[in-house]
Amino acid sequence: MRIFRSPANPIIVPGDVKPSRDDYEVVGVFNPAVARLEDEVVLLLRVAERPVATRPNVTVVPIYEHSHARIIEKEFFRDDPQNDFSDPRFVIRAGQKYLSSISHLRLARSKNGIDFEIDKTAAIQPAGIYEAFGVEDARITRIDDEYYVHYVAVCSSGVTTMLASTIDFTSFHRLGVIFCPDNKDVLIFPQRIAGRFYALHRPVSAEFTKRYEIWISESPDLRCWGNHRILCAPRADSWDAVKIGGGAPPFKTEYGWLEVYHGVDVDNRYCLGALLLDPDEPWKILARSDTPIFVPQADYEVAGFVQNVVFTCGLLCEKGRLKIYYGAADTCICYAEIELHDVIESLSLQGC
Ligand code: MAN
Repeated sequence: MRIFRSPANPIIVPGDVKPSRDDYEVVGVFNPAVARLEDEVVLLLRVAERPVATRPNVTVVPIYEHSHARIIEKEFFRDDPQNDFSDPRFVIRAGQKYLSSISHLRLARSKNGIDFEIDKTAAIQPAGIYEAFGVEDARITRIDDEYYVHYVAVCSSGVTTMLASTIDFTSFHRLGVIFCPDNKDVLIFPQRIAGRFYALHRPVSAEFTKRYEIWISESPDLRCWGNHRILCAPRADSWDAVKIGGGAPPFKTEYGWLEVYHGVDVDNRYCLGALLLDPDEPWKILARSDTPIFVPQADYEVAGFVQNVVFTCGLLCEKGRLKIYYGAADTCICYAEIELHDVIESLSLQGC
């Protein structure tokens, strides 16, 4: 696969983003949603922050407390054996998982798609009980004249997906939880199919199988989702053996709906691959990547907060090219282009 990584990569790094408080530092800016708004490219960046460390033996976890509409800080002593710090993304204690940083969504705008002007304050910040541990990994779907932002919300009850709408990215109308815990990687299709809205999503059974599969559901109004069906599952001995989840919202091509998704292998490497879905019956897979279309290889993809990660939440398909905005190593934002034709050619027909 021919990948054209921008020579300007990474195009946004943590140092480019002003923390939301003077006593906080930005530890990651990654996994952006993307949309075209008139002559500009807009991104909704995931900005992960934490209090600047002042005591080496303590990890401080920021949590949004809805009842007082403020951020509180919970301390975990590093030498306390009851605290598990083995995954840098989390602190686990007594069966309760906390995130080691809190994320909000920040707007960035660009005329050329590479040089971005980043807002100084959040576009969407944690609010309400479902967002206590932060808001993450937004996706944007334009339907008619409205942009729908669907993003992950994390709290002690689990991981949900929220919906908000906007016409200008200045004000956002929050529409609440659309998928219950645990469910993330929700992607709304950009147009109705036979009068219904469709979304891909990734529910996880915490109790039983813990399988990470992509499902497809439909809705009359974008708020109530039903007719849930499994679309596809991880494949043993493959680049997507352990987990899969939707990446960028699907977009229509002359061959069907193209979905660029992420797959995780046994070494916890996050790659991108594609699914081609039937144009009229999107619950049918026409073709799928047997090998990934995008593998972490560049320095900024293999090393960072979480190594070996390329993770997209949005792309623009323009003039036959996929313009992919992606998070690299959960640390920074990068840009790459791939020919649509190359992706389609690389897919293997599925027996359905
Ligand atoms: C999960 C999510 C993403 C993150 C990847 C890689 O899928 O937390 O936000 O980019 O893991 O760490």
